[in-house]
Amino acid sequence: TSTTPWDLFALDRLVDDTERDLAAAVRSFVDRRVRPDVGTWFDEARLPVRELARELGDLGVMGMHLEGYGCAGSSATAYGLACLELEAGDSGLRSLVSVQGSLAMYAIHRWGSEEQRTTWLPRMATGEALGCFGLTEPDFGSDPGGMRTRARRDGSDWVLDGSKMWITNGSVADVAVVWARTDEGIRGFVVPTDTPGFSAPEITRKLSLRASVTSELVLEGVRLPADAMLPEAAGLSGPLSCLNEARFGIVFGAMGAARDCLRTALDYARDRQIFDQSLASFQITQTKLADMTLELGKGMLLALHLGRLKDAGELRPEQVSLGKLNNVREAIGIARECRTILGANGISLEYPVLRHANNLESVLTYEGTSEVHQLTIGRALTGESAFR
Ligand code: TGC
Ligand code: FAD
Repeated sequence: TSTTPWDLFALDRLVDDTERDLAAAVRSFVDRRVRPDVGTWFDEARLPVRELARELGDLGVMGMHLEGYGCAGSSATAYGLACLELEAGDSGLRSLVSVQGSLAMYAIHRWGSEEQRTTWLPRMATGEALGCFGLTEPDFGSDPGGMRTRARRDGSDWVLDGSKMWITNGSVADVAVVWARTDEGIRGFVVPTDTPGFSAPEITRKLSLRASVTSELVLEGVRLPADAMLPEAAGLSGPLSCLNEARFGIVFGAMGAARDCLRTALDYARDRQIFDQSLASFQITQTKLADMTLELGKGMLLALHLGRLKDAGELRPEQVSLGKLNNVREAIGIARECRTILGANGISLEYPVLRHANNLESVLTYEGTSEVHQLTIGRALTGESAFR
């Protein structure tokens, strides 16, 4: 007899029926629509973003934790579990949903005018319109406060110049939320991507997140009306508050990638015969499987705890850092260890393991690198900022 890591931790006891049903629906979508093709998409470095966006809209996961404007208004924990199931398919799929719901839609929902919300959110919730979120620049990733992209007034208009780098969904988006420096500090702008002066060349030759569109945003004299600015966001806390949302999804999502690796390695170890025995019967293999199960279970307990805190409105940014740092770090560790269990097959796209491991390299870096989260936790512990 055997049991799954999930059953061993009795994690099902910690989620309610609605959350369990939602997770099952997303899992079945991923199994049917993504799992059969994702290796090929990764190999060919493409993702059918438009088609998938409509289907993910029908599934109800685009901006699912937001209230109103066609969004489902689900709990934070339900949103986290959806991210987990999506990332069990591929981190690129979860990225698509994170950027749409937690970054672009959240920015408009939290900081936008009523008109901006009604113009964009219902179409983004169905997946008909796609958004991206431009914060990072070529020279300013971990330190976005140094950004050079500038928005200047010209009469009542705004004119934007600058560039953003590594922007998920940039070249397929209908709308870009772009953060820029103004005379009154950092402000956000809602930029329709067909505005003259806006272009978004795709970044190619990636070794990670290949089933995800990543782009540069180039802004050359992009002229926008006065009401393109997000009225309620002033200063760096505007974009950083959006990052809390997306980072929260990653706390769960990374455990999805890890679960998929561990499930694959467990099945493989049971089937593979080595020295006339099943690979699963050796003590070294069982030690690996036990240690990975511990980290997966602990990471899930942390994710669910943070989910409950968020649902109670009590989750602090440094607690999101704890979850993102731990769960992405452990997920990469699990993916690499599972790779060893698969031997040479571990390096093949016939199995999901090295694809997940490679994807997780991006996840370790985006939404705050692991070092940024260590320093954020350090600052919370000591009261001293070591960022500069
Ligand atoms: P600092 O002085 O700490 O803060 C400036 C202002 O922001 C406030 N704040 C926050 N507000 C909300 N949530 C947070 N997590 C916040 N952290 C800080 C802070 O209270 C302050 O407010 P105020 O009103 O006093 O002005 O700023 P700092 O310049 O020292 O930087 C702090 C640091 C390094 C933690 C921050 O810059 C940071 O988080 N850097 C990492 C940047 C990052 O994560 N970029 C991600 C880009 S988006 C992305 O990667 C998408 S990938 C998505 C996908 O494909 O899935
Ligand atoms: P840097 O900031 O240059 O960091 C380099 C190294 O220095 C890192 O190890 C870092 O941890 C370390 N470091 C930084 N500060 C310190 C310090 N104080 N002390 C010690 N070490 C330090 N951005 C967006 O805005 N929108 C997106 O949609 C988006 N999507 C992305 C998709 C992908 C696939 C990738 C890879 C990135 C994406 N990003 C996006 C960008 C991402 O957020 C940045 O790459 C990230 O914030 C790190 O910035 P950087 O790459 O410039 O690294």
